[in-house]
Amino acid sequence: MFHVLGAGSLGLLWAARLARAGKPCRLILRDQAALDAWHDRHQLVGLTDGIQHSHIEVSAELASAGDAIDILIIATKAYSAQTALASIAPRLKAGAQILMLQNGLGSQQAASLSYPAQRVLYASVTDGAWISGPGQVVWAGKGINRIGDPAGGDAPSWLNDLNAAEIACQWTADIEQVLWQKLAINCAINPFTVLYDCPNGEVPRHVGARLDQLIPELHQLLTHYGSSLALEELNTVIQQVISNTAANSSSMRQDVHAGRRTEIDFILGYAVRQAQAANLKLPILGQLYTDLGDRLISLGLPAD
Ligand code: KPL
Repeated sequence: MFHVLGAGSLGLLWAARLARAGKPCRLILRDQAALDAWHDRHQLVGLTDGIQHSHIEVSAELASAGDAIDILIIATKAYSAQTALASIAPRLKAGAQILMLQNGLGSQQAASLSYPAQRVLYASVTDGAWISGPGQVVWAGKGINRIGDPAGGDAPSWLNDLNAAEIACQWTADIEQVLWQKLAINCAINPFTVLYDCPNGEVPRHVGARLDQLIPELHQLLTHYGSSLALEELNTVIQQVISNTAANSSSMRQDVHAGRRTEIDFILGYAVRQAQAANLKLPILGQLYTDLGDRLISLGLPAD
């Protein structure tokens, strides 16, 4: 049985696809009011997938009530992951598997440290999804989920269930490097989409030389933390993501538009802290972090 904790866009997208494929799955909601609203909507998730729109029944429960858990998918924002996990920890079986879907870095390692009796797996998710109304999710871009265990070991057999449920997965030996690379991509795109309030594709036009100066700094950081990617390769990957997602609003810009706290602390904040820990001088990155924090504060949002 899969348990999915978090009913944002990713949580709904994962739970709906599992349930649609007939895989046993329960969604864990944050409080009684959310559970009552779920029952009022007859436990239905509206999934828009291209031009198809379907309603899929997904059972839900609270963290405080239910059976022992052996596969837990954490689909919250990075800043909520620790609290969410703590709320469900008493139900985790020893040896349970926890899959972390968060953006950025930091929340995954915190989970590994806090739950040594469980197997904590990390995922790099590239699906695009957004909530279009209560219990309604739009699967806007089909991506791939790279999943791995930072402590090593083989792929769990339930990866086949994910693939069968159209949750495209690839077992990845070096998941931390994949997440570092994704972090660098997010550092190069997301903050600018907020600073210039633009879709991803317009970042280079607005940012100009600042992006060309930032990418070598991100490359230094990645190299220090074990990446073997050449600067040119990093540059190409970033330009490709910008052009492949040109019309998208980054997750950070979506958060700002919705008046929600952003994941700045797990993206730029993590990068800046890791640079400081390694004694790397990355002034463009540091300035970008300051500028973004200032902008968030001016918008009445937290700078962390
Ligand atoms: O991952 C993303 C995000 O928005 O967080 C990118 C790659 C920028 C795509 O929008």
